[in-house]
Amino acid sequence: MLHITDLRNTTYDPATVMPRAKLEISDASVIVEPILDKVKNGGAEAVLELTEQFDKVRPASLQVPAAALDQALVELDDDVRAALEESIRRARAVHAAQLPPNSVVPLGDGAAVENHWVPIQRVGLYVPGGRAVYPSSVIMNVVPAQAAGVPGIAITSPPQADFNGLPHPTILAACKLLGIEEVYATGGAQAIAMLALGVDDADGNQVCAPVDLITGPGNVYVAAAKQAFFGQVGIDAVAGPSEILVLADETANPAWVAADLISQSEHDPLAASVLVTTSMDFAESVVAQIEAQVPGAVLEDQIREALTGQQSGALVVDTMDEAIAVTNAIATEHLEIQTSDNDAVLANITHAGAIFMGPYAPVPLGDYSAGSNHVLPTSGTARFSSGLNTVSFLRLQQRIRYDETGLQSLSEGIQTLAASEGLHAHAAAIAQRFNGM
Ligand code: HSO
Ligand code: ZN
Repeated sequence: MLHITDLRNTTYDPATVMPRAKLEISDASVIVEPILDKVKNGGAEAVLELTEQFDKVRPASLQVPAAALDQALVELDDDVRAALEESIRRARAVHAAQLPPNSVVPLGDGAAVENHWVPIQRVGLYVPGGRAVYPSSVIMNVVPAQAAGVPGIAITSPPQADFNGLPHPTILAACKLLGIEEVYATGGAQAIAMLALGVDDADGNQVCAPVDLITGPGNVYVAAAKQAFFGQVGIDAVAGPSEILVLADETANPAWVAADLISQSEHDPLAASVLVTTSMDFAESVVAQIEAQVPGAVLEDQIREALTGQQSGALVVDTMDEAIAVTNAIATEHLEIQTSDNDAVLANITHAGAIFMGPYAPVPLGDYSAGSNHVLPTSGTARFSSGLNTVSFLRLQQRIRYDETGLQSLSEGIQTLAASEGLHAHAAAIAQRFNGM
């Protein structure tokens, strides 16, 4: 089911050995444009109408009533609650440690610059509710925002026909557990438009205030809508299908590696599951394990589609150095390292969204409870971006503190530079202060 490519004794381009799934965001952009326009012109009523059209249920109100959040938590299964609480506890510890310190940099007499981090004031977090209903994603978006000190957090998630037009009850319960009170029952492109633009009801009363940043994964229409508003509001990333790459040698356990590859393939038919190994025997054992484990899986069809897609496969190479080079070139969302010397391999890894070390740190640990974040860069964007983290919700504001002595010591130099750029008014603004005017 998982295709093996034997790259031993061949020359190949590490950057292209493993093609990625094609995600057609540009096609979706054409489809979402009129949806975004409708929300712009029709406000909250338009969001409700579009929600009814796409989700086949009209929520009683766009904002979820406080009583519904309370009730969802009361009705939450005790075991699910305990597991969510442990995940939240660990995530809070890890994300609190990401808060960067403010600093004051003295630069001579009467001269200092402060690096000061301030939270984004209002953020909108999108939680999917179609094929994927992930309360764990509520944690992964909310915890870093709260660690950053964001004062305004709004969550939106599609209404479910089975739950009276409310978002999924476990999502509501997770919101309540995290202390989130502002939750909306809408999804898709219309939800992104609501967050980006803000919406009023027909009487002109504000139903949802516009946000400064939108985070959270969604389907291709959500991604297209986020992209359409980028620049007007911040966005975290345009999320693609999940990816796992296991970098393993013959010392790894093939059954476990197979299980980990299968685990991420159940997210999406376009999910990528890749094995990079130096041992053909090991690759064959993993493939045999996949053949044994997939039949009868709950999401078997989806898993099969993902594992047989062009974006998934096993690559067998000659040396560990080559394996590392291929891994870096792919820049996968999740990397598992399972070799005889994991730290030696790690030392040479440059590109991966998150790195899972050894046989007891499989990706599902990070998906739910490790304390790390599961919103990670996909589609090779790990080359230039990070997973969602506390700094994603902060802005650096520099504070410039110079007094007369401090400015005077630079006065000539600044005037020289201003003149060299032909900007004499710049020079004059400095000179004024020392010319007794
Ligand atoms: N692996 C997903 C996150 C997730 N897994 C949520 C289970 N639930 C991110 O790529
Ligand atoms: Zn997952």
